[in-house]
Amino acid sequence: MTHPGWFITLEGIEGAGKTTAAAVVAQWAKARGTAVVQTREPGGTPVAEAIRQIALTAGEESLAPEAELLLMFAARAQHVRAKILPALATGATVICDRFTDSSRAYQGAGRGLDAALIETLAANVEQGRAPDLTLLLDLPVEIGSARAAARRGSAAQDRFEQERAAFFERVRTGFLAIADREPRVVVIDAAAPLAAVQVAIEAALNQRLGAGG
Ligand code: Z5A
Repeated sequence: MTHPGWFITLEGIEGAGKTTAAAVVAQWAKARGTAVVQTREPGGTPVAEAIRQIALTAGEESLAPEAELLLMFAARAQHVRAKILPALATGATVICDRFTDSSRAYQGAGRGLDAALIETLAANVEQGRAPDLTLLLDLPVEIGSARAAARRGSAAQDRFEQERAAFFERVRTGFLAIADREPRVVVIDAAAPLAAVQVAIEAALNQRLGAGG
């Protein structure tokens, strides 16, 4: 029997391998008979992608941390209503590259914004549909930054890529704290070779969402 579809999110610092992991999850879900919608945050709809441009583009005017937080949730509100919930309603599996845990880790742990405010926004914006499973791709900051720099080449850095290692250390710690308290989160060793990461992701999917087809 096919499953009605899952809401699966991928999280981690830059260069963790979320893009690569999304393909593994998509293949796993398709093999279990569900349609797959792959999407990302901030973004995923035309309006949310426009907000992404504002939130990520490094410009002359610095962005206030509170503005950054609200932009992330503005994009998410649009994404949840216009894309994620409709896709789940059709029975598709939604694979989302980043979701609310990124706001908890980057704006909460990284920027030091109020955790209670973030949870209030999350409760309103998520519409009661939290992810079924979150794969946290965890790796040391220096490895993630090196991978991201190698992939970026000579392209310009975005606002987050310009941050220092200490910021990403706080973000990584923030992600691991979420994993400690939220049973839906599985931590994957993303510093391992790609083949080992793939095996760990498939094991997590089988264990948490069922190996049956
Ligand atoms: N942000 C936020 O602050 N608050 C929010 O609420 C949300 C987001 C939703 C954009 O995210 C920024 O928005 C993000 C946080 C903020 N900024 N940061 N940092 P993004 O996801 O678009 O940007 P990103 O995290 O920088 O993406 P990324 O660097 O593309 O990371 P990735 O998708 O995890 O990595 P990848 O492209 O799959 O892999 C990177 C390279 O490493 C690539 O060449 C791979 O081939 C290689 N790779 C991957 N895995 C391996 C292994 N296992 N071994 C060797 N090489 C590997």
